[in-house]
Amino acid sequence: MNKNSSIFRINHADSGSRARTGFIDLPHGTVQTPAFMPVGTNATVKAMTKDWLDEIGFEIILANTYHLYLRPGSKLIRDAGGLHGFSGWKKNFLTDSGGFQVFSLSSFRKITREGVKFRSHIDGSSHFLTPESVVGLQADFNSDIQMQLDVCTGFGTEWKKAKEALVITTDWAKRAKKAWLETPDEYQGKLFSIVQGNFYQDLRKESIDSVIDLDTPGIAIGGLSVGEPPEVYRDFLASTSELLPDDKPRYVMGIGTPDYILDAVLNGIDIFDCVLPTRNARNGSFFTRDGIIAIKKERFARDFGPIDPECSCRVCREYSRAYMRHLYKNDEILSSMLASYHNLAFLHQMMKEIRLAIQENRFVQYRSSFLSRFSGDSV
Ligand code: PRF
Ligand code: ZN
Repeated sequence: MNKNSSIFRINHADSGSRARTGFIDLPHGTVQTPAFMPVGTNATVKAMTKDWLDEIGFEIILANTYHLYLRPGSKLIRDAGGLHGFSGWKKNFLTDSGGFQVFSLSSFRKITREGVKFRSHIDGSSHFLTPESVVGLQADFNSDIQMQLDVCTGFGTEWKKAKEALVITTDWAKRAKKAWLETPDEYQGKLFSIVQGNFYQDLRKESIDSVIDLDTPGIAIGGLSVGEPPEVYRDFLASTSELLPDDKPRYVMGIGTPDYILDAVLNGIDIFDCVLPTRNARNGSFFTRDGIIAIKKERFARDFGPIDPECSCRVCREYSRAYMRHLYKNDEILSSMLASYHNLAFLHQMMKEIRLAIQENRFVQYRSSFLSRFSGDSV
């Protein structure tokens, strides 16, 4: 099969917004969109077994090149049968390229046109990654979707610095595509390029033009949710996604609160990922229809009802808020496990409702009624 053939089928476009439902066809199965992807940095979604992820219904999870390259190394994963053979997760993996993690995690980094030099956050050892080597690492992982190496800048970066980062990102996208086209035929993973340009409309436009020109199977919007106020996120999400071609899957990287997801879907975004649902879960923060609850609060001590009475997940069917609070207060391992299960199941159910609402041309109404309950008076 041609590496660069189309992978996206639009099923229905909402009549009242830019939201759409569709399918992304990947080597390890089809992904129904819009879809939320749980984050499994180390080829494991923290506190979750692969069977639970499957039971909830996820069709794709994310893993991080930065972490897996440092430990256990890409050749070990390749020899174990790629990420699928190594972890036992038989559906799709998307891997992030490491660009973003180098910035957030490593103790030292230096970017040149050639690549990025950095020190490991684990043992301080020195490493050098290039757009080409990162394509090779992700091919060793047998990633179903692999991301180009990019340079993500934070909110407040001055124009000149943002432009420099963009010029490098654009050049790296071209190099990534060339390297990806040269990977062996057996490797059928798809490359996504990334739009950057910080919070400057002219730079975003320049980035989009070059990404469209490059014609990768999918396109990501990077550099959002990096410390900007919500109205700036919404503004740049709308103006950026509007200029992207309709016939490719669009991915906003690193967003996952219900309100940000609803904004993304409204603007025609198809996939997103975030550590928040699982990280929050480990901190005792649970999603419910009526907003986020902190389970440690005294008022849940004798609350024998489920976390969310409207959630149909296994945890809500079988355990109470009082018991969840008890597990949390005692630092029990089961606390993280059950909480992660619920938060992920909650988001997955929400995505199902979103897809149905789009199909019935009532997404705008669904969004406002969800938000008025979720962000109304907190419980
Ligand atoms: N680039 C990459 N990964 C990312 C981001 C990015 O801009 C973000 C920004 N929200 C999260 N993860 N490669
Ligand atoms: Zn639940």
